[in-house]
Amino acid sequence: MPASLCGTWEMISNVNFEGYMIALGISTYLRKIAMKLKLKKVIEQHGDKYVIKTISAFRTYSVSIRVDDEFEEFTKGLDNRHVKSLVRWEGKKLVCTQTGEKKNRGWTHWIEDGKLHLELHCEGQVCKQVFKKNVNE
Ligand code: VL7
Repeated sequence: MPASLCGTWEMISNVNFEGYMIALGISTYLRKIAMKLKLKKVIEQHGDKYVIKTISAFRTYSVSIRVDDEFEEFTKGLDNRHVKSLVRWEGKKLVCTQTGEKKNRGWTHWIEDGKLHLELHCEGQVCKQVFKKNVNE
C-alpha cells in the first residue's frame, strides 16, 4: 500500500488552475472567486472506501470512491456535469478518469516529500496543486 493520502491538507501551490477551469467552461465570474480560494483537502479512508473533500470558504465538494469500481459522479457546484469516474492505483499514484462530455478529464494524487500532490487535467490543460499536511487536524 503506497504512503497514505489520509489527513487534512492545506494548499501551498496552484499552477494553471485558471486554464483547467477555462477547459471546464467555468464562467469568468466564478473563476475570479475560485482563484482566490485557499483550498483544503480532507481525505479519509474507511475500509476500501475513500472520501475526498475539497473545502473552501466558498464551496465544498465531496466525493466517495471505491478503488476499481466505476461510479456516476455529479460535479455539483463545480462544472455541474455528469461523468463516469473510475479510480485505480497506478503504482504509487491514485488515478481517476472522468469520462463524459469533456475529453481527457481526470486527476492524479500522490505523496512526494511528505506532501500531497494533485494533477487535474481536462482537454489540453493541466493544473498542478501541492498541499502540505496540517498536523493540527
Ligand atoms: C475540485 C474546482 C473549478 C468551479 C467553485 C470553486 C470551488 C472548491 O476534482 C477535484 O478534486 C478531486 C481530487 O482531489 C476530488 O474531487 C478538484 C476542485 C476543482 C474546479 C470549478 C469553480 C467554482 C472549489 C470546491
